[in-house]
Amino acid sequence: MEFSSEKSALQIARAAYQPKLPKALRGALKAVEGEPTQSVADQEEIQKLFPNTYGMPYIKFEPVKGENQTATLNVGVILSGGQAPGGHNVISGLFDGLKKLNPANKLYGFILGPGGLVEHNYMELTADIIDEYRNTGGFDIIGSGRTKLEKKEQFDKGLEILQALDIKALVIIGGDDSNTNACVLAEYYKAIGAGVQVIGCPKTIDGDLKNSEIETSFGFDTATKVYSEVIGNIMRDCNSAKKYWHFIKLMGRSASHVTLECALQTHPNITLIGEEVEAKNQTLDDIVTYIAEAVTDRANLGMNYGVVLVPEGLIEFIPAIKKLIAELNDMLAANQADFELVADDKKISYILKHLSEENAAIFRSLPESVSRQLALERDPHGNVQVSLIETEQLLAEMVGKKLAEWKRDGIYTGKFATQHHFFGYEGRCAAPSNFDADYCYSLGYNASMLIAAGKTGYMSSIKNTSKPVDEWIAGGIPITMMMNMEKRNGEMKPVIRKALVELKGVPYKFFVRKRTEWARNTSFVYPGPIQYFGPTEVCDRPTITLQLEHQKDA
Ligand code: FBP
Repeated sequence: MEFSSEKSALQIARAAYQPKLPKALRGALKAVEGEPTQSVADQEEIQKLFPNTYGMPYIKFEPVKGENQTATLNVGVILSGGQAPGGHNVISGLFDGLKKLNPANKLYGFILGPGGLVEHNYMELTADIIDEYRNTGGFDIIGSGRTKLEKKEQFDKGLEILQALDIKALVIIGGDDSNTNACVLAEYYKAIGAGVQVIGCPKTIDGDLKNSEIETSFGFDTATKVYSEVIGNIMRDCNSAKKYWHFIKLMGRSASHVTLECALQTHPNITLIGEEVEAKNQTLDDIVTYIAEAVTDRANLGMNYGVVLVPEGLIEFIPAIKKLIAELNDMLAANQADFELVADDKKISYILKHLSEENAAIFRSLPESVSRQLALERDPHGNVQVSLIETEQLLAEMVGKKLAEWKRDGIYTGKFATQHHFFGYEGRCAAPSNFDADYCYSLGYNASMLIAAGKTGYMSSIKNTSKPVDEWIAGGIPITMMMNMEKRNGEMKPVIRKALVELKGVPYKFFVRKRTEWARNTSFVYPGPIQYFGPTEVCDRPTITLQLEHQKDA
């Protein structure tokens, strides 16, 4: 056996993995048009804003005899936003698809996200480079960034380099915000007759970019499997020493899909779902009481240990805090120039002076770590940076205080020692699971076929993904179809509607049926690490969310 110090044994074995493609993408194909589409809401406004790309039909690819060939074509690709496992496979699928269409086709990568397009920072992605990155995690092939593409000057500056490189199509691999920008760019380039097509690919570990045509965003499968592995390890530790309550915060920005999937995989004692907190109009104190009661119940059964899963966006779902954030966003957008000049130690008092009385009172009542974070800068898309709020620690402390009060009142007699964890970055760059490796490769390959079919303003769509790859359905969905109007930075904007956890959906209902049993008993499940080689039921299993969503009655 040869020893290599440059690469791990798994990296070497994994480089040889040939991702599977759905039947429709394996040979020549034709694009079959379906019904014209409508946006999910605010149809009139969206149509007005996207006169050239609104209402386009669904596309489905069907196999035909013969070959698909194009005249020489140069294509650009951008990785946008947070890393998600499988990005390299989208690019390698896109590369292979383009080369199959015409070996002279070229692929250029823009460096460090959308900023690379505006700053003319790019590289040609050759076969040697692509081969180095097949089936690997990360976005390091060209890097990623969060520059928001929204201004005409940026689009025009981007067009200069696209024209200089004779690029006829641009693929933007990103989440809901980046694909919203892809759609705006597609519309603009079409309106001015720039001759550049724009195609999106659904990326994000958060799992919140999905709808009837996009069943899951890539990276969700791998990231939730990585988190579930470590949650399972913590559960074993917890069940061995029986002395700690572990508070685990999980990434996922606003939506609680990651937390729900990890709960379905591991059966923790307590799982908080942000969307439920909002629907029940709960306060921070309601949440703390709910956890303290479950801790007390287990203590009464002699179990002073357990595991709590907390979605990172929880804070934003508490209705009173949501209202506060909305006013903060409007106020900060309206006073941006002023606010930037305020010294850091005066920012909180500036905010308090400019908020309504009701929201100022809520702001004052928050623990300082939370209010400070809410007052700080947003990301370029105007989002509160929830990953920086230490909710897991905050909840553990507040539950501790409540239990101490209950102890004094004789309601609680147990012991409460805690550990905190935050899992997010650990899962975003893992080597893609077989599901993500195949799904991403198919999304990229499919994007090249949408380009060959002359489409723009479409998102690459691979459906029927709870079934074996052979049965996956390939096609495209107009991005305008996913849009509605929402307030961003104080203004109404067309954006892709974020998919939150559906409280009427099968995965959530399944969890609700089980959670009382998981709270009182120790029903932990230990999923173990992702397996790349071995029996298909271990290696190729999609997420439980996807399986339940496609099962009629769970
Ligand atoms: P995307 O929406 O860009 O895919 O981001 C995913 C995410 O990992 C969120 O879960 C998290 O809140 C955020 O990125 C963290 O941002 P950053 O990468 O800038 O630290």
